[in-house]
Amino acid sequence: MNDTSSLGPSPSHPSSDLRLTRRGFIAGTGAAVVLGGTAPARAAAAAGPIADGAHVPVLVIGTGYGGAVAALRLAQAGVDVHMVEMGMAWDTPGTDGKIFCNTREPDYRSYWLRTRTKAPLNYFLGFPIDRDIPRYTGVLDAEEFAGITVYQGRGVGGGSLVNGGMAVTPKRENFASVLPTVNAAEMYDVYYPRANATLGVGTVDPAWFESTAYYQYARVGRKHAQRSGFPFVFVPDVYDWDYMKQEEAGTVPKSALAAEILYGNNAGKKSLQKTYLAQAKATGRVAISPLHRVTSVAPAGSGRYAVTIEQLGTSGAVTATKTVTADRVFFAAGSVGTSKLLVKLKATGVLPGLNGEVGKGWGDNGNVMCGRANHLWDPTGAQQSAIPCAGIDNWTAGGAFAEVAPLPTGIETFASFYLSITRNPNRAEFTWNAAAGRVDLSWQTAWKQPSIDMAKTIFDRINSKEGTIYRTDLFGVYKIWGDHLTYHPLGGAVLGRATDNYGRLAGHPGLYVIDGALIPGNTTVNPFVTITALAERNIERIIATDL
Ligand code: FAE
Repeated sequence: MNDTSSLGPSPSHPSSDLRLTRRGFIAGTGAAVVLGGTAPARAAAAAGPIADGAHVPVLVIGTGYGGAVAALRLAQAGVDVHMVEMGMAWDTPGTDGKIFCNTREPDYRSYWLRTRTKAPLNYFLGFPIDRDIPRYTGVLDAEEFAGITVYQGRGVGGGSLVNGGMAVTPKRENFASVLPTVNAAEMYDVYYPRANATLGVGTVDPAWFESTAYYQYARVGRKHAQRSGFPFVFVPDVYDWDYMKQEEAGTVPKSALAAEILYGNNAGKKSLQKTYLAQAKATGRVAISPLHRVTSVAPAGSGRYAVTIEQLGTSGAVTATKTVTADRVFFAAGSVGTSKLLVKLKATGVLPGLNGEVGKGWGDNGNVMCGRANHLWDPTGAQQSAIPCAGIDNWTAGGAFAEVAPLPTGIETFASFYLSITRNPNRAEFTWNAAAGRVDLSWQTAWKQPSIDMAKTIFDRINSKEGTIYRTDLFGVYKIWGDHLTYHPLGGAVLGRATDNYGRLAGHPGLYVIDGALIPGNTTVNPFVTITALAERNIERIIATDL
């Protein structure tokens, strides 16, 4: 087992982040258009890590999808932007030459400030698989609330660092249930195409899919789905599919084919660092301060806001506290991060103008996991690509869309594994717990029952047709359903309720929400394309009318 003394140089030590950030972002500081700003303000925005006392035209909290869209489009419109990110830069390899570890060997880089891993699928053959790790600002946060564990990415790129890259546009007939106040025609004609193009979305080559050993598990999933009469669909992804073919051919380092998922991906996945954030960087107008966590945003007079920021070391300790001012602040800390900040700031009277919708409308995108035990003549393969590429669509009839997910353990498991997205109607609320000084979430584990029932519309039928049973050894001892978690937190500052129809927060001009917090709990499919497209729509309007 590792201990902290054996870590060697950290993959992204705060001081090296600062140097790299400064080098990477310093170009082009001269020509920026500043909102009510001055030349020193431009320098502050462009030079990265943010200095105590600095003033910036626009401060973006978080570097996930919403934040990256806001930063790129504002910068292209001539506005200097400073992004503040609580996680690491993830731009420097560790002693093993890799930036991220893989799912088979989680090390200090895997989890955000934990001393033991908390794997989503935490048992195998009925035995717990979690292991001790040194406490470190790792890339995956398993944030525990009373009734649910919410998995989130931590670092420059947010969830794009850890996710499966499944890039799904909801069916148009379902869109009204996702974002009822948004013009669907605009989204499908303009903003979804723009998001998909900028994210670099593509689909597996169907011929290669048929031949490669690494998608045997998905072909087994297809066979079982189709024999039970369910539509089986390929799911687009931001992974570089040509790179994956080269991985199989042995001409490039293996990445998806070496279980690089969940704790980061070292090569083939087009995370935001390679797409939106790379383009934002190239404008010369965007600076990022990694290992900086926003704790407060307060009115500071003259229409400005004072933003309190804690600088963190890789142990999680606060090494400095800074106060900066900004003309405008975009909350892009993710559904949970944004909701927690807003709920605290409203309850403690710091942002008294926020309305009573703040913290409400939170959902888990209906996530629930399960495995099926296949017959011995139906192996799913010891070799499995960590990037899912297909799913079973029973949304209309049963309220469930199931990803055929990998179990890249490196050994034959005879298991088919699924992450279902379901039409779970339950919505929770974030509230301020003054006694404990934290934000609570009202979700209860029992609220997953509708998701289980909807997932069963697929898997009960498949099991009955195939003569198979559910796996009971993946989430505990004799436990079928992974009903304790979500990968897809959504809502908490819902569009048209806590904000206007473009993300402007009620009561405080110059404050915006631009991330998954805007979406009321469910997207019918994997959410990041919708988060990105909605951010594209909103920032276009904000640039046109507010700046
Ligand atoms: P997000 O990407 O979470 O970014 C928020 C950022 O803000 C993070 O980098 C935080 O560290 C940072 N932050 C939070 N609080 C603060 C603070 N106070 N100060 C400074 N920084 C802060 O938000 N979705 C899909 O569509 N397809 C998939 O295949 C998929 N797979 C997933 C697999 C896993 C394991 C996980 C965890 C998620 C997956 N998701 C997937 C969900 C997707 O990554 C998620 O919906 C988006 O990342 C959310 O985007 P946001 O911009 O809302």
